[in-house]
This record gives sequence, C-alpha cells and structure tokens, in this order.
Amino acid sequence: DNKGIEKSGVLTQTRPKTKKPSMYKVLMLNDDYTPMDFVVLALKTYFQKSEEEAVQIMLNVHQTGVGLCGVYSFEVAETKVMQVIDHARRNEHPLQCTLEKE
Ligand code: NFA
Repeated sequence: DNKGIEKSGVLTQTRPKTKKPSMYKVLMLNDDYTPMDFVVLALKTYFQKSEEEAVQIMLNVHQTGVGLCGVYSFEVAETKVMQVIDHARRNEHPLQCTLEKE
C-alpha cells in the first residue's frame, strides 16, 4: 500500500491503535527483621502463591536480597505493593515491596 496516505494527502491509520498495557514486576526486598513465616503468609495472601511457591520466593529474597512476586498491570501491581507494605507496617515489620516496569 502507500503507507496510509490517501490521495487527499491525509495520513490514515493502517493498524488498530490499541497497545498492550505495560506490565510491571512486583519485587520483594530482604530485610533482617521480618519473620520468614510472615513473608510466606504474605506471598500466599496477596500473590495467590501455594505454600511451596511462597517458601521458594521467600528463600530467594532472603538469599539474594530481592525476588519476583509476580507481573501485573500497573494498577494491580501498585495495589499489591501498597497492601503488602501496609500489612507489614500494621504488624510492625519493615518488609518492603517495589514495582519495576518490565
Ligand atoms: N531475612 C529475613 C529473616 O532472616 C526473612 C525475610 C525474607 C525478610 C524475605 C524479608 C523478605 N528473618
């Protein structure tokens, strides 16, 4: 075709303008104080992980300093980060989560 240029000279769309939403990783950060069982329960509660998956993720965070909890749309990822940090704070734990664009 002629790259969407009509004989009038007007530029037209050749593809639908819809874009896939950007996806965001939710990362959990290690600290020296949050109990391991609290982290496992948080991963099961907020990220729908099985006991086995939650233990693996928790140990990965504990051993490497950071670990992947899941990948979500911006709004879902932001909400999960807020929920986890709020839950930790309410229980006086310093557990932190963050977002990273994929
Ligand atoms: N490092 C913490 C401990 O030894 C456990 C932990 C794991 C904390 C993952 C935060 C994230 N109690």
